[in-house]
Amino acid sequence: MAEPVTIYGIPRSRAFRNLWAAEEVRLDYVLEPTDFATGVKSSAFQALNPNAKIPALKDGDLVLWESLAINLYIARKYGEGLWPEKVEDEGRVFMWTLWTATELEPIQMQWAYNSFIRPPDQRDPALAAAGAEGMKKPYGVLEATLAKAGRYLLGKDFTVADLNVASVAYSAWFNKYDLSPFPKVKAWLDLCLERPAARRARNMREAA
Ligand SMILES: N[C@@H](CCC(=O)N[C@@H](CS)C(=O)NCC(=O)O)C(=O)O
Repeated sequence: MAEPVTIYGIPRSRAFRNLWAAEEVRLDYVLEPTDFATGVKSSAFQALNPNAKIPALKDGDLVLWESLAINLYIARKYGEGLWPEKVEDEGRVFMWTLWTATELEPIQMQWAYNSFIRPPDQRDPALAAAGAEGMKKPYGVLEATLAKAGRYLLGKDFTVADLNVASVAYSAWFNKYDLSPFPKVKAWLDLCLERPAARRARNMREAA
């Protein structure tokens, strides 16, 4: 019998994204608790991820890191429905995933580090404000897209494109970023976050 897939991380980290994807596809997985304070510093973990960051995934002999890439793999290998059928839609999945990693998450992290992640004496209010302001551009792009799209980013079905974008937007919403100027984003995010698999992952994350 095949070994379960191992996800290294904790729910209160980017590993949340992978737990959500794993729950969506009912993956046979175990969570190996690895935190960002001490877990990532162990040489055993760094042998898996030389970046010394969570999450990582092990599936047989395959080791992967980069949370959004891990989700593409889970969806492509294990996800019935999460991975689109048409090659053009695969292109859109890659586009939304890379957009999330390059256009949305970096500016959102600038806001997050300077609003609540760093200890208060290490936060820069000007960087927090600039981050919050800068986030309006990608959330505006998402708003305009959702105004034209169907229920989800690729149309009528939820795919890993939604999962990857929504798992980053979740962090903004959870930490009280004001999404009221983006009602379509908020409605789509609610739809994504109320999925049973998202609820199971959120229960892990929000209990942590
Ligand atoms: N681009 C990476 C970022 C991973 C990352 O920054 N993980 C954080 C926790 S959410 C971490 O392990 N930080 C430890 C550190 O930077 O020392 C991904 O998406 O997987």
